[in-house]
Amino acid sequence: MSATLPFHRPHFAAAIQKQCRYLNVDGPEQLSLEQWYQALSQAVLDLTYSETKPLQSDKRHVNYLSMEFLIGRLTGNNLLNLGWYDEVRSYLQQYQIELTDLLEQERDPALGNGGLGRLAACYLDSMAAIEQPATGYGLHYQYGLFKQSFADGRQMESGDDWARSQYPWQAYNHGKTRQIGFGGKSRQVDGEQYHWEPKRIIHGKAYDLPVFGYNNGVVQPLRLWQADNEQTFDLADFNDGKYLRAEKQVVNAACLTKVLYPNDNHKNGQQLRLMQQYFHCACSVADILDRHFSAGHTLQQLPEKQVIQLNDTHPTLAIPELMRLLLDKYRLSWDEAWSICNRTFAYTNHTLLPEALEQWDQRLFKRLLPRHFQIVDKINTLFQRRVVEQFGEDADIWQKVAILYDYRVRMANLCVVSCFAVNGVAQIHSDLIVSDLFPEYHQLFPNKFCNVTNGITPRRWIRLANPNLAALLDRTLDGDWTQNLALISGVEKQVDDGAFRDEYRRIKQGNKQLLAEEIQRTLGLQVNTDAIFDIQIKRFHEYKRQHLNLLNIIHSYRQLKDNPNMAYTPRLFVFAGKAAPGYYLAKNIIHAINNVAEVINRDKSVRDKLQVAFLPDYRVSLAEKIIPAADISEQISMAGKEASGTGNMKLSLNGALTLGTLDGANVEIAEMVGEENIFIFGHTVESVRALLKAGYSPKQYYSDNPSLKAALDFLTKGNVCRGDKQMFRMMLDSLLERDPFLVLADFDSYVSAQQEVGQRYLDQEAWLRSAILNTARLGAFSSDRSIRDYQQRIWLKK
Ligand code: DL6
Repeated sequence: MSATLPFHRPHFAAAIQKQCRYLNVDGPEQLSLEQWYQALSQAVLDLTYSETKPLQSDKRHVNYLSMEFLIGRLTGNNLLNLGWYDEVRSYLQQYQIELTDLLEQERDPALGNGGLGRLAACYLDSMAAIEQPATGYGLHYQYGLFKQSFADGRQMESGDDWARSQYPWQAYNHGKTRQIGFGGKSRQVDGEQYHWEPKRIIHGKAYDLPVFGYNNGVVQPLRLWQADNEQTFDLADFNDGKYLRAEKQVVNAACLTKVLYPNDNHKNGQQLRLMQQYFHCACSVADILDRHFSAGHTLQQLPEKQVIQLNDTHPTLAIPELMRLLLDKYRLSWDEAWSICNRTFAYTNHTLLPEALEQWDQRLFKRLLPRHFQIVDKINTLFQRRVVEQFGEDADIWQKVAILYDYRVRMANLCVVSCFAVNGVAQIHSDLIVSDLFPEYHQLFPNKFCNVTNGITPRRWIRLANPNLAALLDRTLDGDWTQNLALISGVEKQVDDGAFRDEYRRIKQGNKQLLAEEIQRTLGLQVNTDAIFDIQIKRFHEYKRQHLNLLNIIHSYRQLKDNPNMAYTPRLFVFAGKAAPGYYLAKNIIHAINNVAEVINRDKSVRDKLQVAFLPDYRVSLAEKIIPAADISEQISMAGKEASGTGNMKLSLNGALTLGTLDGANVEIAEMVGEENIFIFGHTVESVRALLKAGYSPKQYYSDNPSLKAALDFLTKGNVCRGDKQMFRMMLDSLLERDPFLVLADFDSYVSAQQEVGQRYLDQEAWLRSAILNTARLGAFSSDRSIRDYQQRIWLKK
């Protein structure tokens, strides 16, 4: 292990003084809170860039290519990983500044949609922590994921220009600018060698953000590419009087990385997105080769020294891009080039949903990337021979495994054919990849497939988000659990210890109080902190079934109205999450939740028993406030649809009991915590299959189940829909006509599980025990463990 970087107070004070000069103030006393945040972050960056060092290691370098890195606020996290948090806090006290207030000044760089992007951020943290040499490659979007607000219950979107006012953690890296071509023609030069003359060139500028290892003095880059034109105007065009056309080119180039596509497990397909993908891949591959050559290595050593991990199919174009360079620039034969690519790339699949498996229109692909299309075409042709050898001439099989089919380019198929490893992100998901998604590929390449269950970094998700729990763990456990989360199992010994239990309970109650204050500030809603805090925080998608949660809320409300004296354990339902702007059904669900919340929260007769809080603009910093306060973690996707989930891990580790289906990583969480410490309900993968096969009729459930019928009808009556019976038609039609994710079929089982939750919460001592055991038994879900699994199962393979 490398050494911690020491905190030297006089150096730190001098670095702050220097920032004061830049900010044009006489001294720290005059800094506003916002300026303090800027000055402090810049000072830390200055001090650490000269002191921290890249890893010297013989390990294969991991190049983690991801279109999304949902990094969250960096200042607090960086201080923590540097081991400077407490010193900086005490330094600030002389100026009567609270570090936590200062940290609230930072905007979340929302460079991702959800789980996939946040996972990438956790993995960078872990690779730095366990000293796995790595570089993260992503895009420097000018606008991160949109900001969400509500107007009359409806989701509203606005742009998030996150870096407009100076973002202190990024440094423009002059020497790394790349030139990336698009369009044009490819002509044969000689044999395998072609010459591509692109029609236009866009410049890729590198912005580096530091990723600090935990207490080990390591820093590695997250390199984000931004599109730009080097020359502001083409002078020839300008003199020709074509000024406007020249300027338009500049504007278009900058557009390329202007926005993050706001889709999560949802349709994509626009030309700009394909251009973003290629831009990302081409910049990154060029950079990887440069670094490889600068270290004195040869092309033949590429697979031994580098691995390129593709985070989903979004960076697939890195494969034909590397092939192109090897063939056309370095003049390798096809077989040599293919052998290098084949041993360098590995692919992580994050979804089984057909609509999220990327495909591109062949004509568009060919027009933008003519040379790459030729390469993909040849990979497809050669692969076809292999398929025929194995399966004979079988049109049905070819239809499933072809890379080019029906004028589409299928990115997942290109990945599986070209990569040496393919992994899913939870055991059940990896099993389904083999059995349902890629069974023929599994026959062809049985050794390619493996599982790496996702993980989360305990640095951010306990130490930073739940400092009081972290302090309790520090006092209780031997050794640093932050570096080795397996140690957290030591908590189990304390489960009957009165002092430990009191402290654990006090911490949870304190966190609930803090969340209550946040809800009061944001929504003006005063909530009952003795209620069960029942949390569903995630993207809105039909398969995640926030509407199932809603139907149970309506059901409970109706019961309480009909029978005001019934036994009911008070409950606060908390929602947070965004819907893709073009996903109208998901937006309709958000609208319905908000309107139901308004009706319930206004009704004095149920106050203190039932409340609903929908916090707008879900983001990493909001998750950090909600998660430590949770009693119940809602993980209620239809079985077989959630690849893994990572919110489930964060919530359970922080002492929430999962209420979930046997889906994604819930299955492994259930195995770890034990069935008495989790609430499992609903159809399983197998029973979903059987139900669909037998012919599923949601209308039947509606007519046979009066409670369900009443809950659905509630949405077309009275105040909830403000007299407009059509208001939630989209959601209701989907549920009643198709119900593709079996909401109605799981309603009864979910309602019963919710009743059991209410019952069990009455026994506070037993509940506390379960919460503690959730914390104690989740050690395996550290992203450090995931990275070690990647090392052993994938990166050590060549
Ligand atoms: O693996 C990270 C995360 C999983 O935890 C979620 O279960 C899964 O839905 C998500 N997948 C995607 C796929 N996106 N696209 N396109 O976000 O990955």
